[in-house]
Amino acid sequence: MTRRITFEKLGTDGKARTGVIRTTRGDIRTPAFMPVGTAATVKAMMPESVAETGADILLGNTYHLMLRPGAERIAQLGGLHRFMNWERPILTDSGGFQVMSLADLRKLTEKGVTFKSHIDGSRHELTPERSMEIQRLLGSDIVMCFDECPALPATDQAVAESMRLSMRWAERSKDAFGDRPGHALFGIMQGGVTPDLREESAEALVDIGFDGYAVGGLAVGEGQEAMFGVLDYAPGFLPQDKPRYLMGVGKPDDIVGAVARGIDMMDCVLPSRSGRTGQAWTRRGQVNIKNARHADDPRPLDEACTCPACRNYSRAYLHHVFRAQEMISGMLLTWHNLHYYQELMQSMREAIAAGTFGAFQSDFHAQRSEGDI
Ligand code: PRF
Ligand code: ZN
Repeated sequence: MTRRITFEKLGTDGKARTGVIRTTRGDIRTPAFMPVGTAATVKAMMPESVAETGADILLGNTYHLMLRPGAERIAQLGGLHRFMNWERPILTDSGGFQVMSLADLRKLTEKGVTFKSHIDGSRHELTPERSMEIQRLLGSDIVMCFDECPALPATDQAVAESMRLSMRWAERSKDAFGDRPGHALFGIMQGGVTPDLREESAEALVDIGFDGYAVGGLAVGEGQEAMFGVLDYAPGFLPQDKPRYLMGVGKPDDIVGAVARGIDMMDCVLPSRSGRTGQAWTRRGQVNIKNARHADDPRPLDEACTCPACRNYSRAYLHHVFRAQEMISGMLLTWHNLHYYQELMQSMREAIAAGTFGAFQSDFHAQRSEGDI
């Protein structure tokens, strides 16, 4: 018999929670950070290395995989886990958000969205039903509802209409998903920065009933203050006993602030993408390895970091391979960044369990204000 996906809370400290999501493919320790594996790879990383950084779960994308290499092809080849050699859990985003940010000639109707591929210009349609089918073909462990994320700023009227469309799509997503033991379906709250709309959205989702709930529609240009403003109340509209996922966030200080406000899961391209553009994230802040001041520096990126980039290479070497556009540059910096993010999550899980999350937050901010690194 296939087990259901469950969420067990192991501790709380203020609004922050730590726990574990149990799946047939393994446990997800929360708060969890999910590296982004958009095109069936975490760019510049072998999956074994991603696991070594401490990641329990990856994010994959319906939009990219439906266009290339195609969901039916991946299903024929044994599903996304086998295809990309990642046997641990995978969460897939549902496609609507990526259509709106990447595709050409988009047309949105009650039924769904039609668009032209950003890769070859071919025409496609995504609906709640097709998104559920694609995520089933991929073999996703945690499936996301098909939603629309409006660009901010927008009028209250526009945000309300978009949110209500997403709630009708959430109901269709649930119907199309059906009953699939061992696989979870998460709803996605919308409603911009308007408390009444966030509450209406949460109530609609809870009425339908999901295995977990995402906070969507944030980190779309509103700024950290406005995002934290929403996170001060929005997670409180969601069930205490289900995982809460903040989509597309963020920088390390966004992540710490979100966890403090009751978020359990996050994903972001930042650690992997900025690794490929010469940006490293450390306890003490950001390092731009492109900077000429690193050219003769024999020290590691971060003396306290145990990742391969910090154990075995100098800043001078990392600077050189970046300047020379060698592939190892993106590989080492991505590894370091993902390692740093996973260590941050582990420290938060330990602090919440120990009831010392307040002290953890003070430390986190104090270390980062030490100046030039
Ligand atoms: N909806 C979906 N995916 C997303 C978002 C959303 O609102 C966001 C917003 N930051 C990122 N990814 N489906
Ligand atoms: Zn490191």
